[in-house]
This record gives sequence, C-alpha cells and structure tokens, in this order.
Amino acid sequence: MKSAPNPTPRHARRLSVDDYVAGVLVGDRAVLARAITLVESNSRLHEAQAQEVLNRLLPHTGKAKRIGITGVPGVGKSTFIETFGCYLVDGGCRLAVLTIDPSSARSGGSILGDKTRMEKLCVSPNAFIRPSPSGDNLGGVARRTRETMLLCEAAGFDTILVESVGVGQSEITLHAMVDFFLLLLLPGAGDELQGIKKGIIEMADLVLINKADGDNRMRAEHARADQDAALHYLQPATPGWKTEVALVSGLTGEGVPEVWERIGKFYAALEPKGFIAKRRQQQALEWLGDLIHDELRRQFDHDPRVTAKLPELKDQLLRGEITVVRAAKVLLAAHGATDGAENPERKMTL
Ligand SMILES: Nc1nc2c(ncn2[C@@H]2O[C@H](COP(=O)(O)OP(=O)(O)OP(=O)(O)O)[C@@H](O)[C@H]2O)c(=O)[nH]1
Ligand SMILES: [Mg+2]
Repeated sequence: MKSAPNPTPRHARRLSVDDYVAGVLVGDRAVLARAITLVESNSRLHEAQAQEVLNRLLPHTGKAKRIGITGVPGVGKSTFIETFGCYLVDGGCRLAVLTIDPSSARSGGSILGDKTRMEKLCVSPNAFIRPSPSGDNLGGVARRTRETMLLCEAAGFDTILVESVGVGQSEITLHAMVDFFLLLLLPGAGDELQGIKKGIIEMADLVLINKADGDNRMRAEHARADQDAALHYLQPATPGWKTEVALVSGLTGEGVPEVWERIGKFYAALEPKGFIAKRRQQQALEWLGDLIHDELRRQFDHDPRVTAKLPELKDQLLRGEITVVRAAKVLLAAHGATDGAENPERKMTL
C-alpha cells in the first residue's frame, strides 16, 4: 500500500499506533479526533490499540489545567463556555471542551444547540470541542472522557473544560476527574436552587451566580449573599482554598475575566504545595478501584453459572425461604468468589 501512486486520503487510511502517537504529539487535529474515536470504540481490538496509544502518550499528559463545570439544565453552561472559552483562547490558551453526558446519544438537537451557542469557539483554531461519547452507563462514558482528556493534553491543549450536564451522578463523576470544580447557579435563591442536588455545593471551588445581567442583577446579588452565608457552614471543598461566590453573565461576559483570575490563584496557591498532583493521584487510585469493580460486576452479571441460578434464588427470596445475605453468598459462590468462610450452598442442602 505504501508504494501506491495515489495513496488513500488520510481519513480513510488505517493508522498504526505510531501514526496515532506522532499525530497527536504534533497536535494534528484530524489524528486527535481519530484517536478519540479509537478510545471510544467498544471493539476489543480497538481497545488494545487505544491502550497502547494512551500508554505511549502518558508521559506527555497531565500538564493542563483540568476544570469542571456543572449546573442545572438551562443555567447557561453552553453560553458561559462560549464566552469563557473565547476569552481564554484570545488570551493565548489552547482549550479543549469535553462533556460527560450519561443520558447520551445526546439528542441531535442538543449538539446543534451547542453548535449555535458556541459558534465562535467552534471555529477557533485553538479550541477543540468534542461532544460526549455515547454510552448507557456513566462509568463507560466517564472513562472515555478521561481518556479523551489525556489525548487532548498530549496534543498540547493546556486548558481542559469538562462540562457535566447534571444528569444522574454525573457531577460526582466529573468532580473525580478535574482539579477545579465550578458550579453555576441561577439568580434568585429558594425554589430555583432546589434543582441543585444535595452535596454539589460542597464540592464547588467557585460558585458563580450566572445570568447576573439586566433585571436579574438585584436577584443575583441576593443569591450571592445567601450562598455566601450558606458556605460558612460547610467544610471547604478543597483544604486550604476558600470557595467564593461571584456574579457572572455568560451573555455579556461580565465577571468572566475574574473567573479565570480566581482559577489562576487556585493553581498558584495549591500547585507548589503538591496538592494538585496529590489530588490527581487520589483520583487515579479511585478510578482504578472503579474500573475493577465495574469489570468484576460485568463478569458476575454475565456468568452463566450465576444467571442459571438467579431465577430460582429470586423466587426463594420472594417466598421468604432464604435470606438476602445467603442468596448473595450462593450466587457469589457460583461465580467462584467465596469469602473463604463457608460454602453456603453445601450448608443449605445439609
Ligand atoms: N440573561 C441571560 N441569559 C442567559 C445567560 N446565559 C444563558 N442564557 C440563556 O439561558 C438559556 C439557556 O442557556 P444555555 O447556555 O443553553 O444553558 P445550558 O446550561 O447549557 O443548558 P443545557 O445544555 O440544556 O443544560 C438560553 O436561552 C440562553 O440564552 C446569561 O448570562 N444571561
Ligand atoms: Mg448546554
């Protein structure tokens, strides 16, 4: 093939691991996009190749600022990312924008919506926007987003914005992969804040009352005062860092430079102390645990020795003939996992 007079266009040619690695490292966007597609593939063959590529790129990762953004639907995340993103790119940043959306196969409308809300950012040569990978489980979606983040870092993007759409547990998953966690709230506390899940405010390194423009300004001021008061009673999300509440408007851009300034202070305060590196190490260990648990669970759920026994055990359980703990032990023993204490099935038949 190499000697063919008319080589097939690059997008049609199969790439080797070397091609992927070299292309990503020189920041070739087409190769980066294909490397992400490789990472997103469910095929075992692709997975092996993707892992080889990622392993080779690993020494070139980790240099970006990893920033998470979340907020209820309609709070203005896309509009904010457009304005904030353009501000960063104009200031010389190379920015990648990724999404965690477990509800994915994100509706075409939503992607189209983002395309119109991120019009300028979409065409900027220094910004790279990748919609959420599809997938029905959050673990799988998150894994692909994490790996995409690594690829973007290796391709030279120095700032990664990861947006969570706020569905299910996606904010918690997002928090486990970023350095800095940004929460967008609507002006006007009370009812509107109810949409925010419990525990999310506690994770925020910066709370932004968004849409603080026009008639909303006064309500936004009040919301800021309320949030400020509420934060007094919470442990800091990041030890050694004070979570502030600020006003912003993604629409007008007011308050946007201050957000970047605040993020800069976060890194300046915590990076020299090794805090960011430590947080990332902890995240990697947690992710390792999650991956192992997910895989063990998958193997268990698909084990024919388990599925053969399951209907009868469920019936016994529902008829009150067996305890839940014993039923679980029987199934785990069928899978070959014992706690070493006893063989519950043998005991049962005695
Ligand atoms: N007044 C005002 N309106 C805004 C602002 N930001 C966004 N909006 C409006 O709020 C609506 C939702 O904005 P989006 O940016 O799509 O919000 P989102 O959080 O991305 O929404 P989802 O993608 O559905 O979760 C749109 O009609 C925007 O025009 C702002 O700063 N001020
Ligand atoms: Mg949006």
